Amino acid sequence: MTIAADAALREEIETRLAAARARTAGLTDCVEDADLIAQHSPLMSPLVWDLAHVANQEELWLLRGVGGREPMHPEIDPLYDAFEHPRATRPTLPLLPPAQARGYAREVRGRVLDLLERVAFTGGRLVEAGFVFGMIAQHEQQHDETMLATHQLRSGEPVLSAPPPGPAPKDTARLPAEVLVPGGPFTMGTSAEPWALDNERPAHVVDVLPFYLDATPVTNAAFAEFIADGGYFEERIWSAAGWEHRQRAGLSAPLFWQQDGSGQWLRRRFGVTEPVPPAEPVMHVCWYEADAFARWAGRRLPTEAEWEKAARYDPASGRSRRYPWGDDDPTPAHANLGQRHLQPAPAGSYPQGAAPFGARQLIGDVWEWTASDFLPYPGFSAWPYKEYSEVFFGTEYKVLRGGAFSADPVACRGTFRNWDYPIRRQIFAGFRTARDGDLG
Ligand code: AVJ
Ligand code: FE
Repeated sequence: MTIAADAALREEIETRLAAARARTAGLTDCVEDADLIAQHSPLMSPLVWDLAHVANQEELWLLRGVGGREPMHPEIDPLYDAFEHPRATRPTLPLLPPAQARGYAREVRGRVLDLLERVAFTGGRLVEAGFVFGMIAQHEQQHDETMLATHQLRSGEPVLSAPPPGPAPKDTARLPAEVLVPGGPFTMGTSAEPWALDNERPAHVVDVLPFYLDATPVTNAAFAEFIADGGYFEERIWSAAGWEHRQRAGLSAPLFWQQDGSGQWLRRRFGVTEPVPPAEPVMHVCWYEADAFARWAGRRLPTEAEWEKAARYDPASGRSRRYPWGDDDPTPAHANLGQRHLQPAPAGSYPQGAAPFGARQLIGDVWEWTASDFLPYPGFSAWPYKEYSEVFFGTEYKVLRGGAFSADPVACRGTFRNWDYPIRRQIFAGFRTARDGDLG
């Protein structure tokens, strides 16, 4: 690495760590201590747990792992180990109170910045290209997104605010409903993206049959039609497990939706109740609801490989891009990311972020459920710890792609894989649908 590239990497890391910490502060300074300690939903940790967990992981990987330092408070490590204590039990733990959690995070960060000034990015895969620092910035941003979901579940007066996204561009009316992605091989995953996590690796060739994909995510208006048509009560469009879950959980609309006296759909969004915006991508639906909607529409969910080919494959060069629009990092003109807004933008937004075959909003706005189980790519090896991905591989989890308004650019790219249980609805997830293309 040249001296200039080395300095640029240090600065990049510092900027990414600072952005994550500013967001963490924004999500935790806006409520009283009692609110930080409270559990707003059994699905979520108390916010004060996330706060100290983020600091604890930073201490473990950067100060102890890279810096070789002694543990600062070894007795608290087990409290913040996500595998020792499921989310529902975390409020009963002797957690650091808010002031101590903030103090711990501040102290760790101060020492990390000292370490960053003199660390060498050579001598091992962990520090190569600043990987482990990027991993920690991504980790904090992922927890920030989780904390944002906690805010969405929290009742009470609104405490977060952000400007709404702009209206859809004028050409949206002329957008085709679906785009054709031709069949043939493409490169899925990456071996080159320096901060890609283990489950995105390695790059490998996948042959995909021709298929059509919705040009935009499915909207609230389309989903309301599904509801009005009785989609929630039509067993034959649900998978067996989905139907069983629908009945047990009593699903009849997306989470946070309710109907007013006149039949108009309202939703609660970060403490505000408002009419459901018809043009916005639907969110807070589980995989089973997405799957049933697709069948109702005579379609299906795209596989993960189909999604990635639509998002990355460049037919002119035959290579896979980092993002739908090319290899450059996202700007606000490309995608709705990073909690700049507190909601998705209308379907058809971000024409500059379109993929080569014309699909829009593949990155940002809402996470998109795919048909696929969360499985390792051929040649996968766990790195740097099995508990990031490997322990979750299997048929219990479905893959989500593309990031949402709630995801930061550092933790979102064309290869990024997210996963959750098919019943989960508190995440910022929507979907788009697909159908087979013609063969030959
Ligand atoms: C990748 C979002 C499923 O939150 O469970 C955070 C990210 N891993 N701490 C999660 C994660 C460890 C993970 N997801
Ligand atoms: Fe974590």
